[in-house]
Amino acid sequence: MATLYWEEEIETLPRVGLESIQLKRLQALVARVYETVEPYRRKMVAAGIEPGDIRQLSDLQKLPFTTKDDLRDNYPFGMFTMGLDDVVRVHASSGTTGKPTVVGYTKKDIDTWANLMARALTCAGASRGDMVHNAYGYGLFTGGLGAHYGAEKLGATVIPVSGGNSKRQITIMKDFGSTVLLSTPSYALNLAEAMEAMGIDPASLSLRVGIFGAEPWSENMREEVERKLNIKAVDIYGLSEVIGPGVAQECLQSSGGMHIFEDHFLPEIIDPQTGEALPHGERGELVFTTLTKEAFPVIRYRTKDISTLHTQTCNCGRTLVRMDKVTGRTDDMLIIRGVNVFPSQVEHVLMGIEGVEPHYQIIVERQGTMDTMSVEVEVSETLFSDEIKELEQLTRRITRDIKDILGVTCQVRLVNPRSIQRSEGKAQRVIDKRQI
Ligand code: DLL
Repeated sequence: MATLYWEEEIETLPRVGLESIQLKRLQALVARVYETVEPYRRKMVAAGIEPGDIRQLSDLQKLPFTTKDDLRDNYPFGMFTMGLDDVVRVHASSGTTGKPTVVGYTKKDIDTWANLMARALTCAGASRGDMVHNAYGYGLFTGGLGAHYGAEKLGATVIPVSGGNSKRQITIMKDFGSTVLLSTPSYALNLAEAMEAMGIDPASLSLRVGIFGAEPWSENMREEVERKLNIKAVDIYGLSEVIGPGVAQECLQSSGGMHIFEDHFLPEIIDPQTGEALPHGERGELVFTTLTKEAFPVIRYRTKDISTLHTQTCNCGRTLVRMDKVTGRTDDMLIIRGVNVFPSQVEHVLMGIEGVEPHYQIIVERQGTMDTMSVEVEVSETLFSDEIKELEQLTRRITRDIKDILGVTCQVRLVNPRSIQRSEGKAQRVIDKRQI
């Protein structure tokens, strides 16, 4: 029998009680990173702040922001609070250039995360008796293992199927009786298409709910996936730097938005231009401070995701603040089939290859339910007059390097010198034709 809450007391706590927990945790966190993480201490000293200056929650705004650049500058482990002896796992996500962003977890962090994912799954209506079909990718990406540990903690049966091989996924779904699907929303649509092609009626399966995230998706997409898979679809949000999936979860009874697990993650919305904190109800950039993480906490981490916060109590009774669906980003990060891609990473790869000109364009399209990325790149005059064989070799090399470094397969097209339109201001590096 499904229950409504995983941790009822905390999920429905009146806000005064919640804020008192947040303040205590924030104070302890700031004191700890000041002592143990040199880059945090340096920034705080430069801003003239000491841990003792955090007396109330609003003092959070005195603390400097943390960005992906800080993580890159301290790659790989320079922002960890401890040596690797107590770090039991690392994950990584895309950095803005060649190096990934690395995050680490102690045993307790893994427990906290599993607990939060169990909370998220419960919030989405899953429970012990469920057969959880986990099609998030297993590996450095936080989706697969993050959801896996949460589903086990919940006591459900997990099918660690990971991404890809849709036909096999559907056979498994049918034979094992999957009831809960975890995947990116675009992959869910992909599965729906494959199901149709296999002549399988989704109503003949046991699938009941889908928990979709890791990329933006619209209400239209929700309707489509709900109809095509004959399920209820809910949104899950998270990012590696904060913990992974399980930062916020939409509930089944939702009157809009995802509940942020605020006893662990303190959210703010800021004006991305000025950095000023904005009141609830206003749209801006989401910023998170982790309150309980041990190995890799973050203070005021700028997610670059655009959303809005609301505090009205939800139909489900949770008092936790809700965030609206993420509607976009303040930077140029693209999410292709769930993989985060920065145009600067593509540039970094291209510039490492001789004969390739610094003129390129990335074209993103949605063919059916699949995102595709192609890269058009100019080659030098001399190379262009070379044998076809050599040009083909170059195409293969670029495709391979992009796959190796970014983790996405793309189509590379070499084009004539000076054929990509020159800009008179900002170069248009990306043409995103997807309509989500
Ligand atoms: O995508 C963690 C995750 C895994 C979330 C599985 C949900 C489900 P990263 O690879 O670090 O972590 O990418 C984080 O993905 O900053 C957003 O831009 C985007 N994102 C994540 N969830 C959503 C969502 C995982 N529900 C980045 N809606 C974030 C829109 C999302 N965008």
